[in-house]
Amino acid sequence: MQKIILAQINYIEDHSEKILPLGILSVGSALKKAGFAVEIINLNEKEISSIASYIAGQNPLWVGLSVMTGIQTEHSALLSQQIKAQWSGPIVWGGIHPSLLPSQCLSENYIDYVIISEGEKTSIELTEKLLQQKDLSGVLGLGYKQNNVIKINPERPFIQNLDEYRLDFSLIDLEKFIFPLGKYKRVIAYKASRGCPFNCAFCYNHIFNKNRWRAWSIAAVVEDILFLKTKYKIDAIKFYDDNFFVNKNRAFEILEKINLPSHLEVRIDSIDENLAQKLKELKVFDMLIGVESGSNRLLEMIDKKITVQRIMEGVKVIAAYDLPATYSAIVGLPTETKAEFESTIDLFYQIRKIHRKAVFSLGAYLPYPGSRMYDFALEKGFKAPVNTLGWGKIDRFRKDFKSPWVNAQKVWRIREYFKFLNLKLGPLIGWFEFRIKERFFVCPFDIYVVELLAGVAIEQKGWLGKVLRRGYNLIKKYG
Ligand code: B12
Repeated sequence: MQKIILAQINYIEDHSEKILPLGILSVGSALKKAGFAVEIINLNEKEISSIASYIAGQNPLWVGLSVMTGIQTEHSALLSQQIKAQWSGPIVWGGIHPSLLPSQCLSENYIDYVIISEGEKTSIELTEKLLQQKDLSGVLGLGYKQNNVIKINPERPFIQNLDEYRLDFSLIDLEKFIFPLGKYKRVIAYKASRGCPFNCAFCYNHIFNKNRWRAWSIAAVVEDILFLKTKYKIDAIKFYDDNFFVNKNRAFEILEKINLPSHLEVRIDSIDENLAQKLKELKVFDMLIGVESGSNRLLEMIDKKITVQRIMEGVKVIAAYDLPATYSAIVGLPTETKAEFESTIDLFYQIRKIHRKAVFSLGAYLPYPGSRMYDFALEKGFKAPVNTLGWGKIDRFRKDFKSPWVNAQKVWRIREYFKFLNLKLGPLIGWFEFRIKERFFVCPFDIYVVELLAGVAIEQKGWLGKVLRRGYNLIKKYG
């Protein structure tokens, strides 16, 4: 039987190769359960050429790539082009990027099919139809080309019972996806639910999950995690759910039963004394909290359903319970004024004053197609890329990102200074605090020095980047 190859390209600088590729693992598990042979390949961008030759040489039934908008889009396009140059079989794109822009993806000659949103059932039906050489018009959630005309079939309803689609861990060498995080040595990524009932205007959830939250049963989640705990000796877990606490009792029961420290996402407006107490007892070792902005006007514009006052109330409780938290915010929202931008930096600064363990993540806004704010962003000056490679060039966390509403270079500098506050840098911390407090962001020589010494990702392009990376490698070798 010809196998199906599912691949995902990780970007070396994201350090993401150790994160379980949950999308292709889930689709692969469903295909295997339906009786098809599946191979999963988790690669990085340096391996594109060799893997392209390998895939072409295997002559699979079809090859599927999982694609997020950003550098992964560019790398997936390169891999697809290289496979196409050596092999004429079908190339299928799935994941968030092709789900948001199916027609644009299909207009590329290196993409034959796109699978929109949840991929399990659609992949099985596509495979059956390809084997039987049957008409594809009835396959819900599929995009394809017929006589050079792009066809997008109607949406597929969400899976009713996620328990019918469990991960098959035997498809992957799990040992490769266990990573150290903080004081834990053997952490693994896992997702216990899909979607979120909130409708934030910047988020992919609106189009991708239709604001619907679906979850695996407590029994299924606990069984998976206890298996990982017993067989692979994992000592902590990192949940990648869009919103882990939609059903608080379910979440508590899972955490109680697995009895493992966990990293998860939580909304600040769900934080009260009760929840904080529970999180402490349940050994939550980090929480990602989207506070998004220091301006109430912008919080309302993005429909986040929180206020700055509620944020600060939550922070006080978190600090009182000595819980760790990573706060993330978005700057450069359309119509953001300079004062509003400053208010977000100030929000971080105020949070740090109360919560010394706080970690911060600051990113410039990038409009994603299908999100509620996308058309507004176009109206306010966002120039959307016109093809797949174009989308592959924009990444809101890189300093070469160009935003119509904010200086992304400056955002990058501020983000780095906040990041440094959590490094063990002794008296230098005072210097970084001074920079933030006084908004003194010119001449960022210290960022390069710290990156060099701390081995934080060095993404500088050109000669300076080369020198820094070489220096870092020398320090690693002899230091
Ligand atoms: C883990 C994760 C990452 C990891 C991925 C590492 C890894 N090895 O997998 C890392 C840290 C690298 C990452 C980076 C980024 N991420 Co991210 N990430 C996620 C996260 C939390 C989970 C993804 C996941 O595993 N989902 C679980 C699987 C089961 O769901 P799925 O991937 O959607 O897969 C289903 C379908 O899409 C489809 N499918 C998926 N792949 C395939 C492949 C085939 C062949 C088929 C047929 C179907 C199919 O079927 C699957 C099952 O139904 C999501 C948010 C979320 N909770 O989903 C954000 C998310 C995907 N990331 C996002 C973003 C914006 C980013 C970054 C730009 C940084 C950022 N956070 O702003 C970078 C960009 C990456 C790059 N360099 O290009 C956005 C997506 C935006 C977009 N338009 O793509 C999300 C949705 C977060 C958000 N709410 O904004 N991310």
